[in-house]
Amino acid sequence: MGGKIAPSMMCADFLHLEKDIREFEKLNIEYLHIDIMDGSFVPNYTLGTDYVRNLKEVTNIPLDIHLMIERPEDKLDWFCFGENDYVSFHIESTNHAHRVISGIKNRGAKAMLALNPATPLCVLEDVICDLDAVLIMTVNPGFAGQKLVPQTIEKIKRLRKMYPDVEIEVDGNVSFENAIIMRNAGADIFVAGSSSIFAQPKNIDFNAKKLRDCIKAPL
Ligand code: S6P
Ligand code: MG
Repeated sequence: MGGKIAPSMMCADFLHLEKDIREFEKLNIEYLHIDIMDGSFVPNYTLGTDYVRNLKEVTNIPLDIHLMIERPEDKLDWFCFGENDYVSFHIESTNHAHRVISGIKNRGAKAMLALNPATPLCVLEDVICDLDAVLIMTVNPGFAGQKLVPQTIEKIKRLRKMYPDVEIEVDGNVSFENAIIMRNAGADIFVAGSSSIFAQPKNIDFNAKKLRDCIKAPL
């Protein structure tokens, strides 16, 4: 089976949101990636609680909620998510990673831990058994349209070797060219933003098919 695609909804055109979602459904897009920022853990604000609830009401595509917020353990009830959805959080955002993981799972969703480019893989050692996936940030979180941090490619390879069965998501400058390299390094879920599915001139159908082709199973 090939890699999975998670369009980064902060890159979507808000004036044509429903049209894009119907297109994603037709294209069997696996997840909708939703960036939640609090202006403190990362220097930006993006999507929020009402946005998540509205998406849940209009589509059955599972959500991939990326929490870039302080103390996520106190805020899980603010968000609407459940079975088949992923929720990721950053290790630096909490003193109680295990509590956040349990909180996500107790609400029926799958738990993913996000690692910034400078965060070492060794932080996974005592939580990997409770995680469903690991998110390797291939840029520093906060903004779309950044350039790949090159050493993250080796990091994906090391993670794949350390934990052959864990699902690996990559987020940041997942261009068509980088997606091929990330796939070969061992990535499974590809956050598709301004570098691929929403690349200009806008043609979601063409871009999604091109990205699919880049992330088919390595030979
Ligand atoms: C960044 C955020 C990401 C971006 C995505 C954008 O903090 O977590 O999900 O939205 O990386 O994609 P691109 O192709 O513009 O880098
Ligand atoms: Mg993200």
